[in-house]
Amino acid sequence: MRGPEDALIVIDVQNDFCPGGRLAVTGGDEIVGGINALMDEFSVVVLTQDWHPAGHSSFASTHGAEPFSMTQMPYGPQVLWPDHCIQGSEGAAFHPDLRTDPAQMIVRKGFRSEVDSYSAFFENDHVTPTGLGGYLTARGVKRLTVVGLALDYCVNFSAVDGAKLGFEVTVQQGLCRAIADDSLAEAMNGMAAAGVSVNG
Ligand code: VGL
Ligand code: ZN
Repeated sequence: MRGPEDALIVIDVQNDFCPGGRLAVTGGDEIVGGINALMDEFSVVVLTQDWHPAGHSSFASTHGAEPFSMTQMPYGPQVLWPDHCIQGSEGAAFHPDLRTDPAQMIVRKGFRSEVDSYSAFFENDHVTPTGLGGYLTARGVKRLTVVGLALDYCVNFSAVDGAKLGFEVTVQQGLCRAIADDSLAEAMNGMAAAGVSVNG
């Protein structure tokens, strides 16, 4: 068991990111058992949930565009996704086997129509906080272990922002899955540059 300065951050292990979901990540469901087991090693456990209103600005359908095409938002370039993780839908629910009882905090993100939120700490404008940084600091947390979906997007942005906020961040890669190879390569470079440790 790790101490009160270590937190496990479980990113977006939701039905829509698992096989059969609307933005399915290959093997997304394979990590659930390992994450469940890892929860027993941490006294601070946080889950995040992608939580979009219908018609969210990150949805391709909102723009009449093709899923996985790019658009320009006021805060920068943005990938347009298939509709996913709509508030209250089955797709937005946690994978049914994910343990949620050990979590003391569940952070919902991406709930503002006009801005996406990959990171558990800041929305994609990189300035609007979710409050998680303050929560962890108030609890005396210094080190984060980050796992979940997807490694190239929400895990990556959460890990990098965590490091920027001064936490010592480790991503456990075996308990993550990625959407695509090219974005994964870029994410690995970005995490290394930010001082994030990536472990098997
Ligand atoms: C995510 C794309 C869109 C993620 C969320 O959880 O990695 N990716 N929304
Ligand atoms: Zn999303």
